[in-house]
Amino acid sequence: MKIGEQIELASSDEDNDENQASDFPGERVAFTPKMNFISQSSGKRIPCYRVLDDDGYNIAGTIYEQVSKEVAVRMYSVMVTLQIMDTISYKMQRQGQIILLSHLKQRRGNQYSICSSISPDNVVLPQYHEPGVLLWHGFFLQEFSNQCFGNKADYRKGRHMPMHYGSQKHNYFTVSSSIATQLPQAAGVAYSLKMDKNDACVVTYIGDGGTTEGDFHDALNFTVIIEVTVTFICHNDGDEDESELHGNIRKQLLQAIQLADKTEKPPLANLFSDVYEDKPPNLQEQEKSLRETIKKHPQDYLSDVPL
Ligand SMILES: Cc1ncc(C[n+]2csc(CCOP(=O)(O)OP(=O)(O)O)c2C)c(N)n1
Ligand SMILES: [Mg+2]
Repeated sequence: MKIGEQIELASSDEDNDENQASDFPGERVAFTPKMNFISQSSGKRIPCYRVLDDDGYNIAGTIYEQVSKEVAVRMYSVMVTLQIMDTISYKMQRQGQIILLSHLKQRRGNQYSICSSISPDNVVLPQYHEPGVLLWHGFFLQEFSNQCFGNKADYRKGRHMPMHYGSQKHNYFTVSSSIATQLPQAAGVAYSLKMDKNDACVVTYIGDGGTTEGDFHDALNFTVIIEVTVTFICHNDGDEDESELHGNIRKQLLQAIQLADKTEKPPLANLFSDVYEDKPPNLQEQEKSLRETIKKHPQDYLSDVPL
């Protein structure tokens, strides 16, 4: 994807296939096979663009790009992997092995449809539902597992909650837990790229609920004012049935999880490092106080985190 390429949505009624519509929260939404720019709100519900009908056949008049069999198989394979990751992490969270979960539900397909057009040079500021983008660009199951277990192989030194992946190598910002904060940051990243005359694209994601945050509106406004291109992708929720798991990927993922669980956690000192080159007195004090507390209550301290 290059700057200047934009997704367009049709707004005219004659384009809508009223016979096939989807139940979105609030109202039924018609489908459209055509994309157009919408310059301002017409007050009508924006139709949903799609290229396949309910039975999986191409809808006449759609514009689509035929991918090679090799790419299609790879897309399918990473989608299956994501589904397995999702199911297993759901079970791990239910068993208390990891503390946080973002269930991907129906969002597996749309991650690929978009990320396959995102080159590795593009910058992604995710919500918390897009590990598929990393998977597509070659992030390993072991790397996902290390992050979830916060062990010492985790690139973020175990400081973030599970599922808050990030990878500098893949230009993939660490997931922001606070809803919508990634959006104004995306505008800032786009501005920085513009200053550097770098034509990489910035892509950021948000949930439908997140659009009620002030940050959402600020981000759109910033983007216009500072004249930068950001692709904003909004997920709408829905349900999906689980299907059969693919045995081989499941096995690989379980091995990665076991190894991540066994790998030592980063030492306690890591909690206080990195932000400042020389630890300021308040942090030195906090660290000292934490170590004293641990000495006093050793039974309450996690035995696998080195002191
Ligand atoms: C600023 C902020 N408020 C509340 C939360 C708690 N929270 C986490 S997920 C979530 C629901 C978000 O809904 P939506 O934006 O639609 O995302 P999705 O449905 O895709 O998960 C809420 C309220 C949060 N993380 N950050
Ligand atoms: Mg939502």
